[in-house]
Amino acid sequence: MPVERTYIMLKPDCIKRKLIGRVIKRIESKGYNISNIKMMNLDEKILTEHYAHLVDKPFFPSIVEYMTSGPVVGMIVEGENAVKGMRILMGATKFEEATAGTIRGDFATSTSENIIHGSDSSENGEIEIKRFFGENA
Ligand code: IDP
Ligand code: MG
Repeated sequence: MPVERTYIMLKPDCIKRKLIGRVIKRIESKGYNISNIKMMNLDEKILTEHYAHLVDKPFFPSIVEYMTSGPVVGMIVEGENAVKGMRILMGATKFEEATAGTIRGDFATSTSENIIHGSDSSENGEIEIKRFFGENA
């Protein structure tokens, strides 16, 4: 399996609920390397880019409200097959499908407030890394 990079983001509910350490521990315990990390506040412009596939959904305004409700922690996570591996560690998007033992399964409180973002493909990972860490990242 190739070593790849994925963009991981701890969402505002993760920070507010003081779960940063517990979530990062799971990522590191799996053997992935965090090569960059920063806390930041997002605005509607970057969220409209990041969630371009959802802008027409009725719940899009509530995603923006949630994702701007406090700081997030962005990370570049590296490792063998890191994109798929992180998606497995994160758990399913739908609240009722996120199984116990996954980050979302254990900590999410709804489909929208679900603790963590992870890129869905290697290609999107590289795009998202550049979006949040700059062209040279
Ligand atoms: P993902 O985060 O698992 O990749 P996406 O479909 O890319 O899932 O959706 C991005 C984010 O938008 C989700 O993590 C969640 O916060 C929110 N979201 C997705 N679908 C719904 C929904 O049906 N209701 C409310 N929020 C949703
Ligand atoms: Mg997604």
